[in-house]
Amino acid sequence: MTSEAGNLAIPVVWHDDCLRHQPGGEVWLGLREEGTEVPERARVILRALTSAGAPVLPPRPHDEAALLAVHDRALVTHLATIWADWEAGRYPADYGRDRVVPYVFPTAAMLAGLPLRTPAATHGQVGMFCYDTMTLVGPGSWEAIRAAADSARTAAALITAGQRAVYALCRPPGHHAAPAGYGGSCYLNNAAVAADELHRRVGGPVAVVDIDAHHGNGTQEIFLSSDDILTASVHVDPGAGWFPHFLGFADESNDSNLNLPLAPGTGDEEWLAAVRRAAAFAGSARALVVALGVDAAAGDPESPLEVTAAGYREAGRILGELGLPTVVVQEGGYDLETIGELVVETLSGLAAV
Ligand code: SP5
Ligand code: ZN
Repeated sequence: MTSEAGNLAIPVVWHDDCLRHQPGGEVWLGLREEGTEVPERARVILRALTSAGAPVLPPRPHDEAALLAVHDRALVTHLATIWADWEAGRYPADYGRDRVVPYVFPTAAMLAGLPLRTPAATHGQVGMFCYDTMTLVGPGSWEAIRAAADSARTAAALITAGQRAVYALCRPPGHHAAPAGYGGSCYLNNAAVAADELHRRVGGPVAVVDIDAHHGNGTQEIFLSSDDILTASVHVDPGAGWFPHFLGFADESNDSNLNLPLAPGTGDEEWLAAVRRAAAFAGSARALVVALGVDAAAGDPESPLEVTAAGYREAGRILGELGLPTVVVQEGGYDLETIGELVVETLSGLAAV
């Protein structure tokens, strides 16, 4: 036990099952690497939050309807069953393939307008849903994916039970998960689950402000045709060569979606100016979801943005100043030395107003 507890009053929703997802690395440019989306991330963040005095609550399990409100049934079924199919197909036992990974993708270029069929082979099916090679599935993945989505939904439920701000320590992260596809270390879209639940409970528009270093392409796609959920994302410019490469450009913005791409190397001043624009865009909503990636920090191995801990604290303050009931959902952030402090600073800024 550390000696002094702080007084961070924002409740943390957390379940140990989120540690059961062990992606075992990622295949990047054809080679399997160690990967940075590791269970230790969640442990480090939880430790920092409890040291800061935050109370920890368990999520309530929710039924499939919460997931089907934001995802196609085919994706949910795939994620729930693919590991068992993979094992039954003896990919680990006979081929040494210890994680699920796609190798063929039914892109528009491949199909050329002809119908999409479900492949007979399990290893052919994965690319129907998984859109990159970095987002592996293993034995405990589904339990963690469910626990993360449950945490997001419980956080939203606690808001209407009277809390002004609640933080869901979701792992795996979610903002790259689309209606029918997954990638970018994300499987189901936790922030979208929280936004949908908040919308049911508070009525009126809900805004999702995404300050992860990468574009929240999944969240954008899930709510693209919705006037009730506003989405805004501040991220490194995909046009400068960064994931998700195909989405996140400024010209995807419309009345209910705002993309604010930033140049690699951007630091606090310009990043906070973008956060202020995103906050202003969200200001007309009745409730807020913050998709909190702390990978925009200087020193994070996955992004070239250069935000400081003080910058994250100020972002929390800017978003807190909106005065909206707020669910904060954990997204990325990969520097184990600093992510705990970065999350604590953001939540402290949010709680300070
Ligand atoms: C939730 C989130 O932050 N997802 C990040 C997805 C971006 N991953 C891109 C990975 C690119 C390969 N990283 C290799 C690092 C150097 N080995
Ligand atoms: Zn990210």
